[in-house]
Amino acid sequence: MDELRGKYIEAIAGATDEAALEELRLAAVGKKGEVSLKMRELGKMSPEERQVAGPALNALKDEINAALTARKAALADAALDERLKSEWLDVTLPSRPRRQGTIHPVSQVTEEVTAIFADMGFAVAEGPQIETDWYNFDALNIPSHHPARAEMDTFYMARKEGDNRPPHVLRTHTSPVQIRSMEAGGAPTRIICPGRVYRADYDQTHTPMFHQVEGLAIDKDISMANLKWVLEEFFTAYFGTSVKTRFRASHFPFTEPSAEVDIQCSFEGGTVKVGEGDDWLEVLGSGMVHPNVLRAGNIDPDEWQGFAFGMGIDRIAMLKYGIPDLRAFFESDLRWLRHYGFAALDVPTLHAGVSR
Ligand code: 2NM
Repeated sequence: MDELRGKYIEAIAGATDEAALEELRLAAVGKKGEVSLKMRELGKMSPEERQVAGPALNALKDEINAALTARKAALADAALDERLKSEWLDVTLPSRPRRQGTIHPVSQVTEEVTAIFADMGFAVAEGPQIETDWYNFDALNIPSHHPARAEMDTFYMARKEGDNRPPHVLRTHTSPVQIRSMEAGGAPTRIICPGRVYRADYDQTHTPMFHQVEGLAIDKDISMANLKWVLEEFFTAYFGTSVKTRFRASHFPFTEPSAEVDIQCSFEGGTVKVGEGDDWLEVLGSGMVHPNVLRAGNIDPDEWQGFAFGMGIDRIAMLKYGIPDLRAFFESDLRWLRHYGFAALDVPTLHAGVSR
């Protein structure tokens, strides 16, 4: 027994991994291990011998098991010490810089415009970008034969073979949102509708998708005078300087009378400056909503009237922030976005200012 003890205790102390320990465990105290076999021999012994050998074998088994457990723990400790020596962290290192995105000028200007009109009591309305031809055209007093339909460079959605209903269109303006909003909310109302619009046109100053904001105010006694005040208030807040407007008689199917609106500017040294000089820049279309359009929105034109206007968000963004090329807006060039983009948490409000 002393021989067994000497052999296994020494071997366990010299084992260098868990697999070796397991082999030793099986060889010593496993079912067919040497100690276990010795225990089986107890039955052949005389009671006197057994009384001595039994407890001694049990003690040996316990001793070997304890040595195995201790060696296993020692090996695990040593392995952990090794890892701790090689795997360490310098928690005082500066963190990796996080890449920050920027707010696109179109988003920025949409927020600015929204803040200014919200202050004058206008709510924001949104609607689908794929429209029926009813909402995009007929409801806006543009019947099928009307030349304005052809002039709009409309994108038509595909129809299945044999389906002869008029195709849906990508909205060419945000006016359909205003029809939907009249239907849903009735009069009086004050809303602006910012959003994407689509026209098949591509050159220096046109992209097939661009952004518009339209406004609509309906009440019992709304007039062009209210329109002029609202627009001058808007441009003055937007450009951060007093801006004169000039109304020129015009024509749109959805308004009567209609006016194009210019803002005061100067052209000097190839740059446009808004709110100074005696030149004019056309930025907006407007008018009193046509009775047919009010009727299309389920509003009685004998009881209600209102003004409406529309302008290009991309265009007024270029003017305010000195961005020369419209097409760059939609190229997703990171250098451009970092140069013309805005800080993500710097939200425009009237009290903090809408200019950057
Ligand atoms: C413009 C010019 C003039 C306009 C009209 C309407 C509606 F739906 F209320 F009738 N919304 N926007 C309008 C009027 C838009 O854009 C150049």
